[in-house]
Amino acid sequence: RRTENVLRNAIAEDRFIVHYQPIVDLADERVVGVEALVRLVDDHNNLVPPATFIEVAEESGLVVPMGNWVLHESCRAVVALRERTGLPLTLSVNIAARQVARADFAQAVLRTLAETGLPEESLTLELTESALLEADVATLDQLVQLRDRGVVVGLDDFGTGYSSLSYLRSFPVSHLKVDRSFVAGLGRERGTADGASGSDDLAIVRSVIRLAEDLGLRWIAEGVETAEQRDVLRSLGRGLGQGYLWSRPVPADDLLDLLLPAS
Ligand code: G
Ligand code: G
Ligand code: NA
Ligand code: MN
Repeated sequence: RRTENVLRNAIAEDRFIVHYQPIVDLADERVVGVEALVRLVDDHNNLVPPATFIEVAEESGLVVPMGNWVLHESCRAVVALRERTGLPLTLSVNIAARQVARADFAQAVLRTLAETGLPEESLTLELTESALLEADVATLDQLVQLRDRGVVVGLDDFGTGYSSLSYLRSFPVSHLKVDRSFVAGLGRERGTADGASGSDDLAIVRSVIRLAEDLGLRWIAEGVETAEQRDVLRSLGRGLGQGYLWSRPVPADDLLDLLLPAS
């Protein structure tokens, strides 16, 4: 209730900001794209992470206007970053189930791309397994429409939801995001406090990467924090990485500094 009011005001008063986390090619660690991650600026100018408000945003439907804003703002910012750096950066944006379920979703995405000048192929929509689980025929149709126009659809948090593998066949998905909970165990010999062992995680990550590559899908390993994890991932195939090892999510200006070191 309280969070809902805070969100409503945030939308009315433009109190959201977007941070960007670089996505690198694991082979040479060059930045190839960014993921947009929304934050809320509260009354005391503190940054509030989405973990505390995304659920309420989804339940209340406020995720739709918020998501439209995030999409527009991040496309605009990435077009500016591309111009400043000369790099063909891609943009990944998280899309909630409620957003993609709207009858005008595909049209809204294409309009935003046209307005901001970001090429279709440079945008990835990150959907979770649960968002796809809820998708009906009309929603899938919109995703196919977007895919046919060049927009990339990625499956976020792969392996943590309820989906079955047959999803990969029936949905217009072209990349998989290896969830950070699996990446966390890489390069760790012994088990963790919660009983998960590093060797189980390695087996899972290896299988997910193998599955992605065999199906002709691209993959991104998220939550890469150590050089050891990076090296294990590199040994498993050809993919992308994202995580604190390279950078936390940062404002667009900071990313520019990262991409254009002291000129
Ligand atoms: O940025 P952070 O590290 O706190 O992200 C936490 C969660 O919030 C992630 O699971 C991410 O998918 C989600 N999230 C971040 N930004 C957005 C957004 O713009 N829209 C939606 N729907 N989810 C987001
Ligand atoms: O998949 P999802 O959209 O939830 O992923 C984005 C979330 O992952 C954000 O909350 C982001 O801050 C977080 N994140 C990004 N890199 C790392 C990392 O290296 N380690 C951890 N623990 N979290 C990360
Ligand atoms: Na994501
Ligand atoms: Mn994820």
